[in-house]
Amino acid sequence: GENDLPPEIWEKVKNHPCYSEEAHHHYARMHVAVAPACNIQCNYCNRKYDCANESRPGVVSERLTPEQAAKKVLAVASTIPQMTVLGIAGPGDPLANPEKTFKTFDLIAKTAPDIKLCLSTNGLTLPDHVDTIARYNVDHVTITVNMVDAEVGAKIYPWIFYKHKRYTGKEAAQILTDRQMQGLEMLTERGILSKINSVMIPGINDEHLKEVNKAVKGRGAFLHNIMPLISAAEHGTVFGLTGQRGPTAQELKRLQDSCEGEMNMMRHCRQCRADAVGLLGEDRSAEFTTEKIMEMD
Ligand code: CLF
Ligand code: SF4
Repeated sequence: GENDLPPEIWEKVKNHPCYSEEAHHHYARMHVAVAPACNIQCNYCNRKYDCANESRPGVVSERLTPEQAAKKVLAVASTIPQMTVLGIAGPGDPLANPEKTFKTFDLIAKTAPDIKLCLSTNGLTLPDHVDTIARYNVDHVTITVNMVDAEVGAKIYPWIFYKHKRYTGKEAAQILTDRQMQGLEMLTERGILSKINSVMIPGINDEHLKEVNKAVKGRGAFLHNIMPLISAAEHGTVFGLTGQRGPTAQELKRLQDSCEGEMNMMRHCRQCRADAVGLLGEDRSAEFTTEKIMEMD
């Protein structure tokens, strides 16, 4: 259980609502949607909406500049005393927008140094940014890992854009998995806690996710969050168009249970929006629109 954690790890998780099941009842997080671009395509994502690797599909978050984001963090932190964590999780991939993401962290570290910084990514450019992540004292990084086998990956990712070139098929999936695993190892070497999100896609990667679980555990991941695919035809994604279904609650639980002996499984994820504010499961983002924040001076 959580009480058996080494003290230096407990320090990092005790008030992070995603990394500690207990903390999510008492501590709040907020997201700022400063990162619009993405460098890969997932078959379950429609770019009109938030990054589906960390979010419920079909939600459009309000995009902010780093300066607006920093202002919003101050406004929220002074209104919600339980606010402990600021995460960047979209609406695209935070590390496909490194200037905006790190500029935001920089401003927040100066104005609200007590807030913990968190970030989620598809991992493609993660190895290039691990040193910067460490420099900004980002203690928590989520990587979405849906496969460790390019054969499976080719069914999930139609393309990636890597070092100025577009790759497709198994070649694209192989680059992506190599980069994700390398990035994870680098985080572990630096003592940065990592959480792995996996989207469970029946018939595509459901059985394979046990192998993913072993691969990420072996590289030091702290927590594994297996989320259900929420497929909706109206979002126009490939999986939406092909009628790909999501797992039932029972199928999801069975897979989570079968991985439980291997490492800590997250079961309280609420698939937040990229501009979520408040305790997990409560959404106070409407109280903090840009318009309202700019009025707060
Ligand atoms: Fe945000 Fe994600 Fe950080 Fe949490 S959310 S960037 S780790 S601060 Fe949390 Fe929301 Fe689930 Fe994400 S409940 S979607 S796991
Ligand atoms: Fe969409 Fe996120 Fe995948 Fe990019 S990484 S295609 S934003 S789900």
